[in-house]
Amino acid sequence: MKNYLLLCGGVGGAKLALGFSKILPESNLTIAVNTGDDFTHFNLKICPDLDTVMYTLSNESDVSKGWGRSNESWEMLGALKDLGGETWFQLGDKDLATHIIRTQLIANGASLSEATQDLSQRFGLKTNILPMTDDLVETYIQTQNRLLSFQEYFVKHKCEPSVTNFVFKGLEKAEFNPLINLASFDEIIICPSNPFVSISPIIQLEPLNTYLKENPERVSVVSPIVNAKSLKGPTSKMMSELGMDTSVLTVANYYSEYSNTIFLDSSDTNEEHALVNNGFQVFFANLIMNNLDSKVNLAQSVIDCLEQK
Ligand code: FO1
Repeated sequence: MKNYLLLCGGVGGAKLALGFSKILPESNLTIAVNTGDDFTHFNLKICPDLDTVMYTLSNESDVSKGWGRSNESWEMLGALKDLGGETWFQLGDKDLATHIIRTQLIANGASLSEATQDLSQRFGLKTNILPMTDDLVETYIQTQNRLLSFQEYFVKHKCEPSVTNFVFKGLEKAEFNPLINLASFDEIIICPSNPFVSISPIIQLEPLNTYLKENPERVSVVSPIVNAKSLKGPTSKMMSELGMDTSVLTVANYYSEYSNTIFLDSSDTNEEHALVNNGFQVFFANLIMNNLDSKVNLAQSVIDCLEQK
């Protein structure tokens, strides 16, 4: 059995990560998660993508929303609203406990990696879930009118403003998580997360960036685009606003420096020829993950192809 490293954003990536976690022994799987969406709200350290991965893998996530916890209650948010507090970012009561514990661990001297490992254990997880970096990287969205922090863009403005660029503050000085020994992985999977805001901040981190460019044969992309639409979130909207085609070809071109293997949905066979001409090895699978079976089946298809490579 090979060793797998998943590069993962929020909802889409977490679904595939769940599939992998159901198949691989813990010792063969590490998940490096985007932290560019992290922010401090009410003095609490909130790491939405880490939380989404942790909740999804521990069967504690609200599957219909994709983020937050299942069987959530909203007493605190209601009381906050009654007192005229800010409620645009919805914090459920159970979710709040996670942010309080993380904030306390970090205030007591833990790194984000240590806090993540501690929280993962509290959720009964043995899978190695780690932040992409322990350094601060903050994603900003340049819109036509102004620069918005990621959560302002995503939640407060519901991804409505037109995007012109992305800014990752702190990225140049940040280091890819040194707890992740890149040479120990046979396969690196770029999950079906948003390439611009979820994956880009991860793959720009050194030394990962250089490693991927030097080892593209070890890197596979699972397309976040199916049938010219995003599986989830604003990927296709961002592509059109940036003047790109919303297609799997755009995804492949975006990652062409880092990978020469791509998994497409079985409905996207018409794109195969163009991708092969661009030097990609193309595999087909069902990329629609709307229940546990489809998440496990997709992970199994990816593993089956890569184990034989
Ligand atoms: N996403 C929303 O669309 N609205 C919210 O109010 C919201 C609250 C929230 C609270 C905690 C948390 O861990 C995630 C939360 N998310 C919310 C998701 C978050 O914005 C993620 O960054 C996105 O899903 C992108 O990965």
